[in-house]
Amino acid sequence: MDGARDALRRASRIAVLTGAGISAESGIPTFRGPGGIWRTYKAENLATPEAFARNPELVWEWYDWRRSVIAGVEPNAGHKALAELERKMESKAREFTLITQNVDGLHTRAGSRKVLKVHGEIWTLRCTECGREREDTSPRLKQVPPLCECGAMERPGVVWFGEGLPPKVWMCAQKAAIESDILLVVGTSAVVHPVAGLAAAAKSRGAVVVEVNVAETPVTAGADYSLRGPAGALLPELFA
Ligand code: BV8
Ligand code: ZN
Repeated sequence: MDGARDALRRASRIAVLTGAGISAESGIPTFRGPGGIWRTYKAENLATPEAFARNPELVWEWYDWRRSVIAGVEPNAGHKALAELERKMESKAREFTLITQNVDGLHTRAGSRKVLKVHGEIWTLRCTECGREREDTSPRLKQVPPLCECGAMERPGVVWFGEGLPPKVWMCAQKAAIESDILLVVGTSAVVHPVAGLAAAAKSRGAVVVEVNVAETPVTAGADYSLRGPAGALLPELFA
């Protein structure tokens, strides 16, 4: 822990990549862990454009349920520690970028300001016809599937399997990772591409890679430091 903490203290450009693991201690099931949400559903059946075209009601029931679960939880100490670190870095005119695969919006609710949401956000609805986007944070949608003012059906504003990531956001995320002095990888199984490749990309450009996870992942072998434990406990310690 000391080595990682010193590297963080020395860094003038910090990038952080988070996954579902950072929201686990808030009570949101992860995708692939024990009891993970993918367990009950197959990712292919739900988080793809084909599934949505085939059965929009089923896909919307799943997202409506996930929205209600997320609406009922709070950001945890891990989210808050990252928001605190961003403020500290800003006060020292040092660069800090948070890249998240999570669509739950908990980093923003914890006070993080610069959040690159590379897989979109569950609270955003996008019209399948006119493309209009709106934020709807109601725990349960009044109507499922929701309809746009233009009358067409809306979809969740998230990135599904087989879909490209939002180009500008993804560009910024790649830039932040490869220009960072240190990349902190928190609570991700690092199996979903292209985001999973950020750690190796950062490392190849000389960044120190620090992983925080309760288990080993494909990032572990190449990490300079791999801290084993829950983000909610380790991050506050790491940034102390
Ligand atoms: C694309 C949004 C092309 C929706 C998600 C074969 C090889 C390589 C790639 C592929 C392949 N076949 C297909 C692909 C591409 C595919 C992919 O990578 N598939 C994988 C599964 C093999 N990728 C895509 O399709 C991507 N798009 O490639 O497009 C393209 C390009 C241009 C133009 C057109 C097309 C799009 C991927 C995005 C999919 N969307 N989510 C939604 O959420 O509903 S993915 C989903 O997985 C979430 O976003 C999630 O964040 C993401 C990654 O999962 P994790 O966050 O890592 O969560 P997970 O449960 O897996 O792990 C939790 C971790 O936390 C574990 O390590 C656990 O140990 C740890 N943990 C648990 N508790 C704690 C903890 N750690 C710390 N503290 C704790 N307390
Ligand atoms: Zn519309």
